[in-house]
Amino acid sequence: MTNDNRQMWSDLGIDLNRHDILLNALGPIYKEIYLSQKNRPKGMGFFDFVVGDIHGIRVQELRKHAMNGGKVIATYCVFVPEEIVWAADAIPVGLCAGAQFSVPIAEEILPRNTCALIKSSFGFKLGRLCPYVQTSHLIVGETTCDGKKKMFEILGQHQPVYVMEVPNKKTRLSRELWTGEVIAFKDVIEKLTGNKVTSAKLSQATRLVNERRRALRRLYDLRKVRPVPISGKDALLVTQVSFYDDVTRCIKQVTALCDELESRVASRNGVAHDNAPRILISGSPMAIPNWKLHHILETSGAVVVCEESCTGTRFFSDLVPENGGTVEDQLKAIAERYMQIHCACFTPNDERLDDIVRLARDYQVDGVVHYNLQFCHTYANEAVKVDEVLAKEGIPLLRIETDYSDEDAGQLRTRIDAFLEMIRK
Ligand code: BJ8
Repeated sequence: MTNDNRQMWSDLGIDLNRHDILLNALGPIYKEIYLSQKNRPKGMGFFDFVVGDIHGIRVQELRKHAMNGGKVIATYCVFVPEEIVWAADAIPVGLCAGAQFSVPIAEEILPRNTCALIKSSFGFKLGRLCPYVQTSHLIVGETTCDGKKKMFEILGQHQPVYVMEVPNKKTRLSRELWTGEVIAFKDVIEKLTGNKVTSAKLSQATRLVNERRRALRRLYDLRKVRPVPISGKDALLVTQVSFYDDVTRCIKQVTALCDELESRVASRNGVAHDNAPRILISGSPMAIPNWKLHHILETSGAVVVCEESCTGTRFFSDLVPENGGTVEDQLKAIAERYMQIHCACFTPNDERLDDIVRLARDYQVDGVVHYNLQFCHTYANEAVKVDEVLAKEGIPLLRIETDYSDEDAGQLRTRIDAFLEMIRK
């Protein structure tokens, strides 16, 4: 922690005392969860560095951008089309909302029976703990769930917030509404930045974001192999970091990591025993530093090989077509790509069920763990259908409902042990 950083945090209005407690707690947790792993790929060194410097260099880069007149746009959901932000020479940053630390701060205002992701994100702002929020000029929210959309109203009392309306159905009318929202978002970003979103700029941004998607796809494809060359924890961290790191640097680091993993695959150098149960996690996103479920699974003898979530396949699976055209054509193509994100906010959402079965087959999993943040009603109710579909396919399922605290860690471990025992037979 350098003096430069402390000065920067202070300038950003960070509550330094509280922030010290947060960062001091993160180090030992990371050591226990990440650095204790055996036989990690060397390429994870970069990601270790990023976490070790979580509120340092990247925040400095964003500040520099802001001081040069650029804008920083903070987001909480993969529905916000980042191509538009890049095309206006602004920088999008996916905010972390995975820490229990900020939850009690949020509970001073928000109802306790709100999901941990909402409380954590709100608590970071209220407690002045997150330099990324403090650096941003606009927070872009969405209407994906009731808790979030109401929280954004309160958040708007503390910082400028713009909310995009994500439809709840996938009909033609809903698609039209969403396309209109994407166009309106472009207008908002143009107005904020003073920069025109041109066709050339959109093409360039689309290629860039697609390239990161391809790099992450390559990483996930390597997890299909037996023995798997990277732990689930490490792969999750790579995705989590890619939400806020510089895109070009992220592509370079993920590519280098994949090159290394390919040689591991060639020499059958895996991170888990051949008979370790392979697990697909499906459900709510896991924002940094939410590593709880992966850690319990992987210290219980399993290996997580895929995440069907927004910090997993939903983040990078589909590409935006790169065939250019007018700005209007491109915005329509962007809108259509984002409608392929099968979030539980949609009804019906059968495509997600198809995805889970397909991923379970592709990644040769022995079981699926459905991860549901407590008080998230969309995922909790959709889990009923996930259960039915997987039972029909003969794929074992464990449904977990939890939050960010460690209070239920013992109970979760007992249930996970029993599940792994069952699928090993
Ligand atoms: S596209 S999954 S990132 S909304 S867990 S806050 S839904 S009560 S996070 Fe999500 Fe976008 Fe969908 Fe993905 Fe509400 Fe549920 Fe909390 Fe949630």
